[in-house]
Amino acid sequence: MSDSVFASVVQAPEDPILGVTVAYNKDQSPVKLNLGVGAYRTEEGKPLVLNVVRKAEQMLVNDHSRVKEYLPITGLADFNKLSAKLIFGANSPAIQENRVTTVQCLSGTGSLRVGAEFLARHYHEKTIYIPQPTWGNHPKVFTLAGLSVKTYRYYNPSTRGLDFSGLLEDLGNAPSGAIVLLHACAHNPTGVDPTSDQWEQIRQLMRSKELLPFFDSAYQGFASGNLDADAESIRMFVADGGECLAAQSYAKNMGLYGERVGAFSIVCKTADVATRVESQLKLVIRPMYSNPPIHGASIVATILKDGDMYTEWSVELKAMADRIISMRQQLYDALCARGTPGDWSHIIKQIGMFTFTGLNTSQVAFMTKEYHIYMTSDGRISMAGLSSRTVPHLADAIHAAVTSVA
Ligand code: PGU
Repeated sequence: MSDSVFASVVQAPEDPILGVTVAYNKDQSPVKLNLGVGAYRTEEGKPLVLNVVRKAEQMLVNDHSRVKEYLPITGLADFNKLSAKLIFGANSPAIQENRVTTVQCLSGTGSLRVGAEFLARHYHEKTIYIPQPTWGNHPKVFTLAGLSVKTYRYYNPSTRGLDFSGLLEDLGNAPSGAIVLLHACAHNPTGVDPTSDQWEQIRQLMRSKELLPFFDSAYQGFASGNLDADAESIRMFVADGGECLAAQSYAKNMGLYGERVGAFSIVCKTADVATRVESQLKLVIRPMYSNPPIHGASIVATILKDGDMYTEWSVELKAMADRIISMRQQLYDALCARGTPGDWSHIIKQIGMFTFTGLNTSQVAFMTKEYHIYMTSDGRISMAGLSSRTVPHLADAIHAAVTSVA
């Protein structure tokens, strides 16, 4: 037999985030704990399907008028309208003036990719500024779409807070027209968000320099437990009448991870521009995956259009957000009780699904080897993967890591 024509293909490394789950799955230890991927778990450590999602699915199954035809290239029309309302607000003038185009995409990642491909084809400035650090997939998505990626300062490790002056300076030095990726809330991986006042300053700076905001909204409702509060940053940028882009994911806030349901919107200056923009988005999507899947979007639309189901969803979402906040407190208390050296108050101050612990790569490797705790090598832990039962184990591991590994 001759060699494979692919004989020279080299083994690629695992993904820095999803690869953590691969390693976790191979571990046979009964105490193993996966705090890598940002996916919600219950107090029992189990994945959660929201009751309201089960209910919506049941309604869809029982409705025999439903068929499995192709959706349009832009997806389910109801879903798109309701998604725009969810993120921009029910009374958004931009929506009323038909200046918003929204297309259904493959969760947050697919929305970012479609948006980036559109910008690479139709926007004059090809540089996108992303925060340092950011979600590990951002640079890859934007680069592959044909944009050139630069970073702006975001996080100050010594304060474990926002490097606000660094951020303003870097955006201030960006070329006019550059695209700026902003995490709408619950910044991943740092858990550090600007305050409302800081957002306002960012907005003024960006508008004065004509920088184009591209919001990644993967955690609406997960930061504060309130869907409107978590969209405040985006709504500030839409309220000034300027243009902006937004990628929405329903993976976390509806627990629809594997359904791959999300939306990409562009807020334009006029309805006429929005119509033409949408026609071009179709040309981006059609050769990529033709049209999006129907099931997840139908679940979301069913929930968003029914007042009672919407309320039920927001209650379940709040419960998830609250459980995460309580895990922060429990972990903080457990470290204080152990007298673990260092200031751990950032655990309770940070926002959203993750704590950016400040643990270094060697300490993370130690915790994985000795305690079977899996997390990303940058020291990020998914608080959503933690429970009252597993907090002591994690606190023991962190204590041992900081006292024995430099
Ligand atoms: N944007 C941000 C900021 C994210 O954190 C994530 C998911 C996404 C977009 C994409 O999510 P979709 O599932 O495509 O809607 N980040 C998680 C999930 C694992 C991953 O890396 O995809 C994480 O653990 O960072």
